Amino acid sequence: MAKSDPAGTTRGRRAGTRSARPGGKTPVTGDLVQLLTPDGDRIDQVTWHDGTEYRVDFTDEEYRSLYRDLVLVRKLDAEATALQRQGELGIWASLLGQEAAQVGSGRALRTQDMAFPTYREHGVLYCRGIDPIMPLGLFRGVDLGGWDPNEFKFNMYTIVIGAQTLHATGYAMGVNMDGKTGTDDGEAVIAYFGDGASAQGDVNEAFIWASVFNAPMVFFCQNNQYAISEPLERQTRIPLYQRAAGFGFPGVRVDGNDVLATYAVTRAALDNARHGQGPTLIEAYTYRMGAHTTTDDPTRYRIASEVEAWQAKDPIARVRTFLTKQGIADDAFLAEVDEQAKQEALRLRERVLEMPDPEPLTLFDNVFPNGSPEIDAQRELTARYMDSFEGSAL
Ligand SMILES: Cc1ncc(C[n+]2csc(CCOP(=O)(O)OP(=O)(O)O)c2C)c(N)n1
Repeated sequence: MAKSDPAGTTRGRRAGTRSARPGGKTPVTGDLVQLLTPDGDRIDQVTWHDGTEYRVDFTDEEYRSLYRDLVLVRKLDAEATALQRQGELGIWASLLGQEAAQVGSGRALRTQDMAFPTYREHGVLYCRGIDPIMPLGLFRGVDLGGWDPNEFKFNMYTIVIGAQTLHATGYAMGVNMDGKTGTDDGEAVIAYFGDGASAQGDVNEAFIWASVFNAPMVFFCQNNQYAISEPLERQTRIPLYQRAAGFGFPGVRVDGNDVLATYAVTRAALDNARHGQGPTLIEAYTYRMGAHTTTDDPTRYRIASEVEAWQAKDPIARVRTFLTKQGIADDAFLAEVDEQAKQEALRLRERVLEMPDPEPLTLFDNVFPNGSPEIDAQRELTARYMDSFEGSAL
């Protein structure tokens, strides 16, 4: 785990501040942007080292709907983990603990913005309006994900660590070439990746290309402290956000367990990108509360007290505390959200169990947009091979 623990600080905290209507002094942050403390207290506004001021100004209804999204994505994720444990999915990469980083950044995207995820961004996928069943088909092995990246502005999941940052940067350079930046409705591109990926050549190459071509990019690193069993100190000797300076663009660290700060920082970086001001690196400081994937046993490389310390900074509990303390939500609302989450999880389960196995020959579809003689030959060979079992006991 990291030697320091910036997400645990209450620096700049103004206890009891009613933030839904911001105002008042601007605390200057030390090493991370935080607008909602683990105790559920609001900080009105924060100024980052470079002078950028961050704040949010949500209505009570918007606060409630942020909370609803956080609860829903956690519940759906837990259902997917359970399905894998029962043999219904091949594998699952849980987002547990990273809900705020994903819902905050996902909500900050404007309709025209394009996102390039890893394999864990189920919360962002949800915010993009994609049916949450889609990634389960992928992890069940019955389809390739199923959503149309162009329709939802959310690319396919990428398992190859860091590769999507290059894809995103190429896409963002294309946005520039198409003249789609420089206005309020310009396009921005966000690439998600992890702390482990930050050590990949691809990611560092993407930083250089995005920088020198002033691409409208936001590099969103969820620093969840581990790359499978490798802790952060095996990836870097400096805070990850500081790497951006060496590439010539701004870097900012946000409390990734704070949905409000994550929203504010991501929205500002995207807006800068769409207005032609080039890339930003966001380091969302968070924690993977579960296993890396369902094939991993995290008790082999981290101690329980560390997990407990992060549970005290739970991204959902602090929103719930804030909402109740400020009278924005009552028990009836919280119970209603829990019930909705339960019902949606149940429905998700039913739909997964109903998913048909794919026709084996569809494996050859969509390899090339216009087909290819080699693929056609392979399809025919496979069909003949399958036909050879006709009538056999198998
Ligand atoms: C190029 C490549 N190398 C190795 C792997 C195996 N692998 C899968 S996940 C992972 C760790 C990724 O850690 P991080 O970037 O921190 O993301 P996280 O899974 O924690 O969200 C590795 C090494 C891979 N998928 N791709």
